[in-house]
Amino acid sequence: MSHWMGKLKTLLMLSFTAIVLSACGKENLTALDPKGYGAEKSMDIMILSIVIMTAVFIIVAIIFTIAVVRFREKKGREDYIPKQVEGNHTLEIVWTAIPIVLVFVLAIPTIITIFDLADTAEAESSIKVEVTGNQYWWHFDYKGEEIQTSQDLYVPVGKKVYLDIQSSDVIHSFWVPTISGKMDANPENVNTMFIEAYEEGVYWGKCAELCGPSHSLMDFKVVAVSQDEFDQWVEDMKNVNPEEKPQDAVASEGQDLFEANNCMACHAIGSSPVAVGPNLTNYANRTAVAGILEPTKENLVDWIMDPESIKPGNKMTGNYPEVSRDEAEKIAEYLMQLDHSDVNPESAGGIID
Ligand code: HEC
Ligand SMILES: [Cu+2]
Repeated sequence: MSHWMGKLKTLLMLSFTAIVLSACGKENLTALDPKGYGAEKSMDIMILSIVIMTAVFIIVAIIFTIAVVRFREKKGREDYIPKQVEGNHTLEIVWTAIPIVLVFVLAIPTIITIFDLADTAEAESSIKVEVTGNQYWWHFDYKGEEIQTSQDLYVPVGKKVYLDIQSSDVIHSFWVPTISGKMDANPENVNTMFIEAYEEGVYWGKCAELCGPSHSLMDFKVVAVSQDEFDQWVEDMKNVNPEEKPQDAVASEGQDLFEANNCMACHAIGSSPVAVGPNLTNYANRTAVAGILEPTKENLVDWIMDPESIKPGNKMTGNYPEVSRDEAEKIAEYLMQLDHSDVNPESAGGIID
């Protein structure tokens, strides 16, 4: 294969990769279309760096091209050597000064943004949520409200919500690309940040720190609803009675099975602090089963029967009595009927895939 054929192949492969990757973004899982405070600030810095780097690239490319064309070896001047400029004072100063100026142009807005995003001035008067990362799910405890949820974090749109982020096991990282930056969830200290969504919607969250075999499946959502809906949701969640018997006979049997099979040892319904596994209050309104599967009854049954095949290494596998498919279906029916609020992902505009 000739020399340029090889280059052409590389070029084609790169373009193909670029096309494939450009289709990867989801509307609610992209840092490039920010719909929240942290994401917008990060995007501003990204644009600034890209503009500066593009300008530097273009200028260097132009100078380089001029040098190559003007000073190349030509017929008739084989032993021509251009004027040597080694040790030229002016040049040395210019090409030291320019990068220093550029570093400052990048550093100043970056530092201002870092302080801005760490600002806690409004923390006392805002909603506060204690966020705990666990292998491989997220727990949310609304401070002062006695509301505990998992996997779906409800927030009012246009308001700063302050998060105290930590981990119960290894290091995780809380990241909702469309509305926020990343923050590590550490076992030994609490990190803080705030999030603010500008538009109602269901935003996709990811664990951004390799934390075990199911790290890439540690998804969650931020559900941003209007202030009125949020207030309603808080009211509804505070009034959940975990002992409430379902009307439906199958669901009622499911509730008994849920209690008989030790599920309550790890899963709370209501605001109980039990959080070995996700809190299942209001399960009917979840955006996903186990954070990753469509919220259907079939998927829920599959999870209860064999969580290992869905999330390898999860902490539920092997730690509860085996249930038959029939039992799992009844339990699933019970969980799917845990509907305590009219505020749900649909009120936020639905789940976008
Ligand atoms: C030893 C503790 C433990 C026991 C007992 C247990 N689970 Fe779990 N469960 C977990 C953990 C941990 C997770 C989170 C797994 C993950 O996402 O990595 C989980 C996840 C789930 C989920 C998915 C939750 C979500 O957010 O979508 C459901 C549903 C569930 N369990 C149902 C049950 C049922 C039903 C039982 C009883 C038959 C049960 N669990 C028993 C620990 C437990
Ligand atoms: Cu993680």
